[in-house]
Amino acid sequence: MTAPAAGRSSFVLPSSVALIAISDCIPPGGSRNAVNALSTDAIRRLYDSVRIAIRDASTTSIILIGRRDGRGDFSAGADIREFSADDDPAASTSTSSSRPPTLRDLCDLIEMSSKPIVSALTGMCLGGGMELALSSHVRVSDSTLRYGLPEVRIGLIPGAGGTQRLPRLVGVRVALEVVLRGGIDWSCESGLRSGFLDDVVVGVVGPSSSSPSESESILACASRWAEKVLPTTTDLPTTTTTTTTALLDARRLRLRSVPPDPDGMDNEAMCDVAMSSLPPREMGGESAHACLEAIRASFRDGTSSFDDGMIVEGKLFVGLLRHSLQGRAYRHAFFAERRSSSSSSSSSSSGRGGREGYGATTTTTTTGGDNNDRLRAGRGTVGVVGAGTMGRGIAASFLRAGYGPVKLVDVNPAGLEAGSRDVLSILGGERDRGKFDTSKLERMTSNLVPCADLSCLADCDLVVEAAFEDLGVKGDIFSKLDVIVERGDALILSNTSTLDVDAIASSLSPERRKYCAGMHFFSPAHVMRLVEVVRGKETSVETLDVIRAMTRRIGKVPVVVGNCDGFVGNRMLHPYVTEACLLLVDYGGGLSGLGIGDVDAAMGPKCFGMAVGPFVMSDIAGNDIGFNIRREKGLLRDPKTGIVGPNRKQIRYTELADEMVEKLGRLGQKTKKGWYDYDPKVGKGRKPLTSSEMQELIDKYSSNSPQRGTKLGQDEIIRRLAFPLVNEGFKILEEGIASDPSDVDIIYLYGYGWPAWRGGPMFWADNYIGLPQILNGLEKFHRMHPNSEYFCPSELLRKCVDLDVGVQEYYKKGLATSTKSI
Ligand code: 3H9
Repeated sequence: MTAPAAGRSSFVLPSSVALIAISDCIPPGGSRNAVNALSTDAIRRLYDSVRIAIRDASTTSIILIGRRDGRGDFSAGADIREFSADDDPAASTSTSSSRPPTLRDLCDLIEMSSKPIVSALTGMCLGGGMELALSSHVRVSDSTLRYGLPEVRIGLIPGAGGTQRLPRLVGVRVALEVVLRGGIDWSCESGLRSGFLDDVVVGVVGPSSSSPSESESILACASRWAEKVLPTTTDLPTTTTTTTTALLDARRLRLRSVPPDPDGMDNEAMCDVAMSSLPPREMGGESAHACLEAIRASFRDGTSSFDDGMIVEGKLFVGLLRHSLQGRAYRHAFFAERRSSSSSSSSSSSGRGGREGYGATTTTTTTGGDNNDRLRAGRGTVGVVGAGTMGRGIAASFLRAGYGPVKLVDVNPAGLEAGSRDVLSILGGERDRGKFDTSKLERMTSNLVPCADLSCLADCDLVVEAAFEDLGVKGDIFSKLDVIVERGDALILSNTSTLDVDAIASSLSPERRKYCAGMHFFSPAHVMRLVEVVRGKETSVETLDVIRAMTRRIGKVPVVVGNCDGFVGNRMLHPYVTEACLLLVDYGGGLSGLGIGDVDAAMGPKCFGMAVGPFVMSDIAGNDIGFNIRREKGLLRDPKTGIVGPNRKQIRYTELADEMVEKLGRLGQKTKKGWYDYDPKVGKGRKPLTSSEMQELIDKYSSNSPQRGTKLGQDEIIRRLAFPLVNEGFKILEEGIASDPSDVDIIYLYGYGWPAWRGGPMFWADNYIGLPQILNGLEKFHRMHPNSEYFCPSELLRKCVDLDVGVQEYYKKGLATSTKSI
């Protein structure tokens, strides 16, 4: 590493060095400018700038940098928004007057430049940005650098030579790790270790630094290297075109061959090992397999030329871009996540009337500005009420993000002690895994304040209530908080998963209600990334914006939803798990009937691709949760009188799950028995084992079914469970509980283990199945089971089919009419 030069702040770039800033080439408009995404236009401008500098007789070398002041991101790669199936950005390596230069053309121009080109890397250097760096003759960075080739994560492969140049520079072992993992967090230390970087300027500060010396130090370093590659004429008496070419040739990766592995492992064998850990092609692995194939082409038989490898890479890239539905799903998820996190002000400029255009007040009050700014910036005193599983995870999340003090309150002393211990153990574990250092852990530890009484929350800027899921309990807490919390503009939020947020907010005095909303975390809260931000009828737009910003700050993905039973995620889950159970009663029983494991296998990771099937999921969550919800809804049979609940009469229902919980105490993994048995000695007590008791129960409940003892095909199981789930998603959109189909997708991708390569339930319905097929399927099931309301097709679904548009397109075209008030 190079130490910062003394007096670097006075460094002046020699006039013979051309400085090309990528940001100068980005056309104005949009926040994409901040990450220097390379659109066709940006590539053309960069191409022209480099070509001019190469031709300019007074220029001896060129430095490529993200921003002229040396801060900010180098580049986040090609502009993903331009990737539609018709684009062909990697197809050609030659420029012609009929089309603009591609990223590949730009990389070739840089690599073959007759003058040394040094990439000065700061901030993010990803995908096509890293490919520009790989084409340069020298790469230097400061400590803010985070680099990587994340194309695999958006269903592509590096398409501008990344799969060919990287193995030539750092070897196949490292290249496989960088390309297949698709990480975006490789640091300058690993860059130096692997040989990706030539030099790093040490002792610099972050990208937000106001110190002017940083930019100069990286520039000074880059300039030094430019001279080093090609000494000036006086240093090199015999300089001729031939020597110049030879010196640059030594740094042109296309002219190198892939080095042997330092540990002596055969490159081909290394690829075989990597291949064995990839997901199958048809289960989300298309891009990973293509990445591997392209890397193999960089060295195959030791005879592959760079140009041959580039042809392979180009074909694979274009093939994925044009034909991979998985890739489209991954990219859909990328943008859906960003969309759901963006503020109401930015979304309201989207032409759809804004995501806050549904329901509730549109007050854009500015009261509470100070508090909101503090919370947005990751500062403020946070109270978490309830030291149970959820409260612990929530407290850990806020502490980790730098908020503090974080006051964890529980009236039960033993629970409080255990909860506090658990929070520290969660954070300690993360420190041990290298997520942060000990000094940061110490800061977090001192910021955790366990309290036995709500009165300690008086000075809080934010309170998240995570107490028992009972309206009475929550109402009592909220009315106490109303008196205790001193700031009138403090946010008071509830981590309820099902209860009416307006009913909870009604325990606050009217002027506080605009600061109240639901903040529904998913368990375990310190791990799961989804937060449903539930808007009550009085929640203000500004409150929603602050919650969204805070949620992103604590590393999670916020989705604003309306207030209804189960909000979005759990409401859609209801038909899915109900139908799973009814399938067992209809088709289970006997020796050959449909079993619990069959349903889970159809939906699980090896078939449909959910992280777990519905029964394993229920066992993990606790079967008592569904039982209590059914009780609340008036569906259970009274054990004393034998009278069935008032709301059960008209619906298709089975008591199978009720008996399992009530009579057999099979609550799930926590009681070592649920839909499955669990043995503490097998798979850490989490491996689902077939239960003969459950088999008997299914036998009993299926005894009257005409289809008893029949196996159902996996496709049919998927249709029976996933179609009503999707249908509920349509109803949720129709009612304005979610403002866009992509929000529904994000909830399922981040909260319920929906496979990313299927893009979420609404994307899947639109693109994998087709809405007419979904409608037909639902109509058929509804004819079979008229008392299952969830099979009754939504009006919105019918409308989309009538208009022959997908639901995504329906919203994009602004066809969604104003929705009911939430
Ligand atoms: C590629 O390079 C292919 C080549 O190999 C071959 C070509 C032939 N394009 O995430 P953020 C937008 S493929 C367009 O909120 P953060 C993003 O949508 C590319 N837009 O910030 C958002 O816009 P908005 C390989 C992009 O700080 C804004 O920038 N590269 C791109 O949390 C801020 O983003 C990747 O896959 C892009 N490439 O995270 C990198 N990148 O405000 C993908 C960002 O309007 N990007 N935007 O919603 C990322 O991983 C993260 O965005 C990044 C910043 C880490 C950069």
